[in-house]
Formats: sequence, structure tokens, C-alpha cells
Amino acid sequence: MRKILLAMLYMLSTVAMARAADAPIVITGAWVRASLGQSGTTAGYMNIENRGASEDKLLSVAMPVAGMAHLHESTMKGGIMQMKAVDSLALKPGQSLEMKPGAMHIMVMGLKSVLKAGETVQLDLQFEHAGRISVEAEVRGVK
Ligand SMILES: [Cu+2]
Repeated sequence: MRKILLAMLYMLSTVAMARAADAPIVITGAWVRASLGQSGTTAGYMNIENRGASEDKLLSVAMPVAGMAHLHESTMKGGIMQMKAVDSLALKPGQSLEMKPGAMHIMVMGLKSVLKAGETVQLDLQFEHAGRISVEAEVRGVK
């Protein structure tokens, strides 16, 4: 099932490639988890798609309302969830990446204000070739 889905996504992105040659990197569904109490830490998620003809690389992330933001990956090791920092993220032509809880995410630290569900916050992504892309991320409550 997963393989079929991936194949379908690949076909869709190949079709879209011809139409969006001027926007090789497309970010959709960006959201950030609402603050938990006064905690200065949260996480952000999004889908990144490379519709271009060459590889691109996400080099860094930043959030104006936070002191720091890093690419992180969560993995399960012996039943324990672990997180590690990811230096950069390469996306081949036609490749999409879904960030989600328990997988790749943007670790946000040092929040300067409490993030409430329903608000939007800006996320800045720096790509090797596409340059800086800013997106509005929706703040969603903890489920
Ligand atoms: Cu993390």
C-alpha cells in the first residue's frame, strides 16, 4: 500500500513538474504545535516537494518567534523514541518529504511568546538552490 502511494505521489509530482518549473520547491501543510504551558519548546511540520529538475537541499530553518529552530528526526530504538539533529536534507527531483510527529520535524526552541491554536507563525527555510522560502504555519492544539 505504501509503495503504491509513493508511486502515485511520484507520478503526481512528475505531472506537476511541467507546470511549476518556476517554483521547484513547494511547501504545503505547514503547522506548528501550540505551546504546552510555558514551555519554550515545540515542533513544526510540513510537506516539502521538489518539483525541479535537480536536487536541492534544505540547509537550515528559522522561526522569527523562536530563538532557535533545527531539523530533527525521531526514531524508535528499542521501544524508546529518540531524536537527533539533521544537518541538511537533500531532496531529489520529484521527491517529497512529509514531516510529521514521530518522524522528521522542525525542533523549535526558545519561544519568545506562547503559541496558541489558531494563530499563524512564520517559518523560514533556507535551500541551497531555491534560496530562502518563508511560509505561514498554522498553530494547532496538542491532540
Ligand atoms: Cu526534535
